[in-house]
Amino acid sequence: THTHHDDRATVARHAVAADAAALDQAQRTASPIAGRAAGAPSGLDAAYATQHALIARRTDRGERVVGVKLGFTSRAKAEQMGVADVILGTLTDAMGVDDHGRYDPRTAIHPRVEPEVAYLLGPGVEDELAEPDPSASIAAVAPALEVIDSRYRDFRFSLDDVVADNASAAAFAIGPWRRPADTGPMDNRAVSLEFDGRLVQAGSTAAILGDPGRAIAAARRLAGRHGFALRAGMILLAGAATAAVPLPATGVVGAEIAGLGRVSLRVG
Ligand code: OOG
Repeated sequence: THTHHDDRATVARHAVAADAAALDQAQRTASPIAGRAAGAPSGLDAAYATQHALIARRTDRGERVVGVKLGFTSRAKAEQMGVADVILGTLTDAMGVDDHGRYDPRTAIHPRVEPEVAYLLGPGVEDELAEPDPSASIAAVAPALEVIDSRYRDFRFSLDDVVADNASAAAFAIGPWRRPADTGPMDNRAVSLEFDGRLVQAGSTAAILGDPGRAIAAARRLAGRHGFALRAGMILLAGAATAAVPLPATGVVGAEIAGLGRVSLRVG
């Protein structure tokens, strides 16, 4: 009956809210949790519902959504974490660290860092029919560092778990934006990650979906399917170009993408 259905919808809504509250609390207190909240509904749709509820808690506290991030766009990353599908997470202004700025690792549980390509989305991204060419909706491109921090103990999670946990998003720094016309295509550029000037990871932008330019189409597809709105002015982090490395407790973390530029942050 109608009443029955409403009851079940209410129960599901409460379960999603409890799931989001536990993940939110884990992030705010930098204390890991063993897994999803008891009674959390299973499946990818429910996991994205939890992520959206988690972000709603943050925006209720005054944070602003400034973009999205793709996860598992690189095979090395997906294999490192034992998952096999591309996912979307949400970036808020509170996660942003200025280039050369400071990041306090005590705000995280077990932070790791990855070098990435960032895109600034232009107006074309909002109307796929008017602008079917995804590369035309890129307003700018930049090197980026992403700090990820799973709220789950030991970074152990299923695909649904990590979607609910906002794709492990913790912080990001973006280097100088360049116009795509000035940099050329971003496929197969050398990428390096350095701690205090010492090389800790080397890779290629080709690790990102074969070509990070494909990130726009991937983000559009996931956004349409899972209830995200992509808008001009938003940032898109296209995913890691190397495996993630535990963040050092202090020091300078830098990333360089050949022909694009550098970005760094100071940890401590
Ligand atoms: C999930 C985030 C993955 C990427 O670049 O693939 C990610 C995780 O590994 O904890 O950001």
